[in-house]
Amino acid sequence: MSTWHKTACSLCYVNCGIEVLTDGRAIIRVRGDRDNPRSQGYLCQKAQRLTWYGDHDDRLTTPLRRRPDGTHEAISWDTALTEIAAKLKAVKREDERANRPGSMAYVGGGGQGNHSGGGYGFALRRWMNSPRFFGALSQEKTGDFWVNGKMFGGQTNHTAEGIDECDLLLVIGCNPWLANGFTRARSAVNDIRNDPDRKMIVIDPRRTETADIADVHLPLRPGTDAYLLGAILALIIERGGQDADFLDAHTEGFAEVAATLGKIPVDDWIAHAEVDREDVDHAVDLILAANAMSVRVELGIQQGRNSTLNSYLEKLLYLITGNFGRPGTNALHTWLMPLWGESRGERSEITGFEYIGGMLPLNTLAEEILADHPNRARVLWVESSNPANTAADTLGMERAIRAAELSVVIDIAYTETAALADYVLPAASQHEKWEFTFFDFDFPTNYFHLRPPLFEPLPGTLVEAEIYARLFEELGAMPEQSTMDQLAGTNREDLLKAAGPVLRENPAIAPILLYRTLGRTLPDRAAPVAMLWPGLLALAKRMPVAVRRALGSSQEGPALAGELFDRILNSPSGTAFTTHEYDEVWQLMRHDRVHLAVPELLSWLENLDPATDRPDLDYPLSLINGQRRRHNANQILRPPGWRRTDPDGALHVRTDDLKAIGANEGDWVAVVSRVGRIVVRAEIDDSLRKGQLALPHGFGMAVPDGRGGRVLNGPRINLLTDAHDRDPIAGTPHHKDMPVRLEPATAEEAEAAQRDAELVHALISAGS
Ligand SMILES: Nc1nc2c(c(=O)[nH]1)N[C@H]1C(S)=C(S)[C@@H](COP(=O)(O)OP(=O)(O)OC[C@H]3O[C@@H](n4cnc5c(=O)[nH]c(N)nc54)[C@H](O)[C@@H]3O)O[C@H]1N2
Ligand SMILES: Nc1nc2c(c(=O)[nH]1)N[C@H]1C(S)=C(S)[C@@H](COP(=O)(O)OP(=O)(O)OC[C@H]3O[C@@H](n4cnc5c(=O)[nH]c(N)nc54)[C@H](O)[C@@H]3O)O[C@H]1N2
Ligand code: SF4
Ligand SMILES: [Mo]
Repeated sequence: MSTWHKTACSLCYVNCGIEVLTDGRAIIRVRGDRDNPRSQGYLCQKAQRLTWYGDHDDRLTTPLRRRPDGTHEAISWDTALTEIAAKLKAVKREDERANRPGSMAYVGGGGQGNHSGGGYGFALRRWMNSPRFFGALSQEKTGDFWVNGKMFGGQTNHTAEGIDECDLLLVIGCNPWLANGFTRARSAVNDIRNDPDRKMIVIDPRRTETADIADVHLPLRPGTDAYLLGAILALIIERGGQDADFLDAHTEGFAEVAATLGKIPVDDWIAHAEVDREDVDHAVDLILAANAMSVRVELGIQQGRNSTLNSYLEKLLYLITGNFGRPGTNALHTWLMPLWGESRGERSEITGFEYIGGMLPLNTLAEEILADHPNRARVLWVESSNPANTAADTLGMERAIRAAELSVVIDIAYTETAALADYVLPAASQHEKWEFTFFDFDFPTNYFHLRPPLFEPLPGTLVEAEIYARLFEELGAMPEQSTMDQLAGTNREDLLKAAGPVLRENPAIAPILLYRTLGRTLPDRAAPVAMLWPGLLALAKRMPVAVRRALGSSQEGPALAGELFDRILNSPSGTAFTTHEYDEVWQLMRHDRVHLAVPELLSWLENLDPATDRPDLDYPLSLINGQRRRHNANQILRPPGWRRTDPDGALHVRTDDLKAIGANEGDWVAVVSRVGRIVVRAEIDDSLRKGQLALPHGFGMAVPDGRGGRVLNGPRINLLTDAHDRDPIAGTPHHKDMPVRLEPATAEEAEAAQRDAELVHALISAGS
């Protein structure tokens, strides 16, 4: 029988609330959930295809072990966990004997829709005494976190936008029309377009779908954002556009910043960015006229040249003009539990890179494993991530996975990373367990959405919490059964106190302990949710007023946390967990005042020089390597059949740039970078800037070809990426501005690509 269920979409980190009609294990229809307080019924073009995430024949259904010849054999859960535990214990013992930091490298911990497993994975890394944590965030957002740490005092002082109420939206390096990135993105952008009193500026080299409906589009040369943003800031100050009252009340260091900005040769830098001075002046007019501006940024600057500096300049734009902490402006937001940590300048002994938000750059993972260094990483643990496709330098990453003394992948599908691992452990999908994310980025009210399962776990799979609990038991890390039974009988409010002695001895086991004790008391397989409990206690203690307001409660302390826990468990459309007054935004900030002057970044800005910033003549084109399109979704939807458009994951290229190599639309062409060459189908897109190309994110999987083998599903784009072409502070890659050249494909290359494409097209027609 078909039934409608409430859940959330996991195809991007916005996690819109949805209602789904299921039939067996399939999701056959999807509609927006109007009861979801954040997304209010909104859906984008991708959500209807959600069933392809968990409902396909490349799902894992048994643990796998690698044979000496590199193929995998099925083994039992007991065998897998016993063997993995024995190896982990041996490595831990050696680490302790050698008096070196734990040698586990942990990658992932959650994708766009799932963070429940990460808490348990974190426990294992802690048990292994290893600080090394890598993930998607450390190849996109760590520069932003670093700047937040300097300016606001905490690397978890992450910012939100006030898009629904702004009268000016400044979009820099992102394309919400296709990539969303904030709640109800298309509706919100349309609302601005339809209101003559509200304006939008887009800074993007391509005339994107978003730029097309903006009041001002600044189509800068790729990689020149720091110059353009520097010039805009200089013009704002030249015109006295700073908000003196705001600066006096809430910030320090403005004079230093103004002095540096005052030295910018505005016309030179605007010319270097190759935009019209008039358009820049118009943009500055709009910024100065705005009552409430929100700045929205993403990968175009975070994975662009001068990434960490861009993150600073973008923040200066709204801070200097006082567009912060008011309706319609940027602000800080709360956390149910912070998704990343706070680092204090610790560095990797191998690469020298700084830990930011508790993470090392994903770009350096292969170096951490392959280094000839006594403290190199020996164990590679990957959970809910596919670095063999999504990290820079695919070949280096593949070498590193093979070189690890132990590699384990926990995933729902047989990914390219899994294919190389010593052990592969099959997880229940996000629709087969209680699931949630910590992507809760709203202010003044912030929301959390816990989703009940739609289906039973696929036979052979386990929920991550159970995988880790069995592993910890195998490691001998858990207390006696009698102690656990006793704790399970303790009421929620007293549990952590009662478990105090055990946890003091071995703090790493906390999530597992809660899963096996408090978890037992939760209904309907909700045990994995128990690990939220310490976070809720901490939240209720830290900001009781905001939690009480959100809940309409008069409780305090553990009773307030308990009320929130029950509310979360019983709110299938999600629930508010904090509500603030706007001027309470300052309570969320770690510094007393915003530190506007960040010396490292001011000197970076001062040292920018258009003369040294010239293209490499061997690789004169700029590739957007990983564009978000109508139908891609990271590596989440693997089977080709889900896509309605773009069967080949085509290269987008302008007519003139394609003609320059004598090729035509539909031809196979080669994209060549300093480290790789891939062959792709060419498709005309004249909205690109001259000299700019684009390849899509979300392809390059090896999928079952229907004949017992596997076939490459579109471009494996990170074969082109140089892991060393990275930000000097955050180590993040420059995926949005990769130097490449274009060549006709050879006859053999074109033939091979055509063969693969035909197999993929057949799969699409067969709907698999
Ligand atoms: N459809 C779809 N949506 C997604 C995803 C997906 O896979 N597919 N993934 C999700 C994830 S994980 C993320 S992080 C977000 C990313 O979302 P976005 O950052 O919005 O998407 P991108 O397409 O990666 O790139 C953003 C824009 O940067 C522009 N750009 C390129 N070079 C430059 C430059 O030098 N300067 C400037 N200013 N702009 C430049 C590109 O033209 C592009 O419009 O999308 C999320 N949403
Ligand atoms: N060249 C280039 N590279 C890029 C980018 C780019 O623009 N260009 N974008 C980068 C960005 S912004 C991001 S966010 C990353 C994303 O790249 P990754 O961090 O690799 O994440 P996803 O692609 O989302 O893959 C998530 C994995 O989780 C698995 N999974 C799904 N649900 C579950 C579950 O419930 N449990 C478990 N254990 N596993 C599950 C999926 O099968 C999939 O293998 O890619 C990055 N890489
Ligand atoms: S915006 Fe993201 S979460 Fe919302 S429906 Fe689209 S893909 Fe799903
Ligand atoms: Mo991302």
